[in-house]
Amino acid sequence: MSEAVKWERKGAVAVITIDSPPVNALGQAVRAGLKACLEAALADDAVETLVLTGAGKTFSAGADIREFGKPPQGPSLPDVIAAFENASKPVIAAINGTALGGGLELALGCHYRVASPFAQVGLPEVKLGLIPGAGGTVRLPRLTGVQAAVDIIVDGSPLDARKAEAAGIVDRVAEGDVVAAACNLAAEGVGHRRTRDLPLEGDAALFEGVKAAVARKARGLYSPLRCVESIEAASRLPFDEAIANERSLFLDCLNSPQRAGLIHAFFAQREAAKVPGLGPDVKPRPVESVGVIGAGTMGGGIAMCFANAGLPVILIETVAPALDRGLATIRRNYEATAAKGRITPAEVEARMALITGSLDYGDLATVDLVIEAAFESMAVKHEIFGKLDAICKPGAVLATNTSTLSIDEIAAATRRPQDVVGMHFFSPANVMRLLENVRGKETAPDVQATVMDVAKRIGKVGVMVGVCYGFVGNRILHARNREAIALVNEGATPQQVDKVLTGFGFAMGPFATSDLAGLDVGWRIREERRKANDPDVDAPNWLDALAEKGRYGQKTGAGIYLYEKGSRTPIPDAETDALIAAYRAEAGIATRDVPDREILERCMFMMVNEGARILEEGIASRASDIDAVWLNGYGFPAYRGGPMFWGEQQGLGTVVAGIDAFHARLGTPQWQAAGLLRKLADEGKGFSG
Ligand code: 3H9
Repeated sequence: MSEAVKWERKGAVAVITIDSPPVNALGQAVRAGLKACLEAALADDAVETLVLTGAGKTFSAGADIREFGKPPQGPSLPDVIAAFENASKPVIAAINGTALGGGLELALGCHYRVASPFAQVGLPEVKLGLIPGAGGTVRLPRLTGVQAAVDIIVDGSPLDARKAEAAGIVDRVAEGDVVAAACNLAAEGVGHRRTRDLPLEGDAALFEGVKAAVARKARGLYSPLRCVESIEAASRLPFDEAIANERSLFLDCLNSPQRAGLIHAFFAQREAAKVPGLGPDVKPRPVESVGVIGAGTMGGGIAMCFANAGLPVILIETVAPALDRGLATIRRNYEATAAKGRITPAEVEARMALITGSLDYGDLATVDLVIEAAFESMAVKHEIFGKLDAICKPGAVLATNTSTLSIDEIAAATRRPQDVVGMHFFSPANVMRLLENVRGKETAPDVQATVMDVAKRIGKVGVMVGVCYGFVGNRILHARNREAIALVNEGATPQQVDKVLTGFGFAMGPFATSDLAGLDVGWRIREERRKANDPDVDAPNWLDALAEKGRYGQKTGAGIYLYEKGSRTPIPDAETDALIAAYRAEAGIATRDVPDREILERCMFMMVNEGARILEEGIASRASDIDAVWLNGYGFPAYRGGPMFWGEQQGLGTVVAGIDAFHARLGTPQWQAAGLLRKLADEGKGFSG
């Protein structure tokens, strides 16, 4: 019998258990094992009823995603599920934990479903660029009705056991041992109740409305509408034809570049958690209490991340009014979330109770981790880290949220550089999923392990990077934005550049994003660098002119664009056009029409090239880490897999040829192709070999 699936007889019940760690995915060995166990149990005359469950905390996470794109190997999942549904003896699914995708589809093929209260069930295929392909769009609406099935399948988020029971997906929620509960149900004497035999009707008018709504929300995604089409067909066609139709739509999605991008994104995120050089023997330091320095937007958001995860936080400010303002903002944010029904008023109070404001650094003496989120100046950071060195207990992790300054220089202000590390959160810190952890030259391995572990505990995607100006995310952003500005200087408009990049799939274009972030931020940094005679900073341009006029972006109602009161919709503005024209005239630039394709290639090739430089300098360990940064911190369209994956999809040879052509035309040093990129292209390789 298969290793991955086992069965045993308990009285008149055969208990079949999927045991394929880590998540009981339905790879070939599991599918074959399921079929073999089913046949053996059906052939055993002593068996009257079958119970199907999973070992560990998962029933099954669905199809084995690693098999996608490889030649299929039988038996197929739809065939295995059909065998369970058509079994001559009743089959009960004992859903012991997570049942997702093909895992839930397998349970839907069983005749009854009993779930543990901790079970989560769902069809998340749409998040991978797919539709459910093993009967989900055909069986689920038979249990829940059409509208609920559309909502569940198009959204892709899981339901907890009670909601699943209310929706008709599971028959019972059983406290305690779910397999025992399923065996009890078997003892009550259950018959065959095949989902395929349940009636399903949908009316055409409903589908028209649903399709229009889904198309509006799909934002360039291919599979959401295919999900609806499959459910619609299921409401018209006989069961077997509906299954065949679903299969064909599934294969269509499986072969789409969007599926490849989304699955790359799935694995990139999980791969990032495994930091090269940090083996399982490097244990994180315990973190049970946290200090945050600075109660501004960033510090407040960071404090919320920890309170949300149940960890007590001491929030430090220098003066009482700033502390009061910070705490009031946090409360307002929580109350806004409660008003939307996402947390209860009691949870607001519980989270607020975890955050203690203080004006005394002495209160940080016992915390396990301190995160400094103060003003972005080396002098300020030195003063703070000097204080922390004197006050914090030995072994405390001392982190800085700096986005531009060197961790090594900050660490030099202490006698314990091994305990100093960067934790770069993204604004709003309580919302954005990325946490760029930055290791300095001397950061100890267990400190690195600690910040990666903390990222997971507070629900962030942690990516470990090295020290350089802007680290990974902002360094690439800077390179891309420099190109976006150059394109405008040459003749494009900000709105044309933004439109090309939102057309590519970015949530916002570079100029609308600059308005959101605040033009004053970049302007102040550039001014500092100019004063310090930094050779890498550009000469003042029309963006500096806008900031000097007090046009800081959304917060002042005008930046590159204009904003009506209370609105975030950018409106092109003649004053910006005039400043751009004046800048061009002064710089002696003859303008031209810039084609959309050039805008896309210059922005995107520049990102890939800068990413390749980051890789060859060892600032990022893997191309997929760079993708994880951009997918989780910068609104890169997930279905394109991240900038490095996108570059690979174009072919690195094509990217290098484009870079060489821009270098020949523009002559700027940033258009030198990165050595690594050229080498890989010459060898006909991608970033991952
Ligand atoms: C589908 O079912 C299609 C069908 O409709 C039709 C077929 C014909 N396959 O996330 P974690 C790995 S599409 C392979 O860190 P957690 C994951 O890479 C599928 N591997 O744990 C990681 O590996 P490693 C629809 C998988 O506890 C390890 O398991 N299903 C799969 O935070 C642990 O994962 C989904 O989309 C998989 N399906 O979360 C569910 N799933 O240790 C996707 C996980 O080497 N999975 N791995 O890094 C999840 O949402 C989460 O993994 C889950 C556990 C909630 C299950």
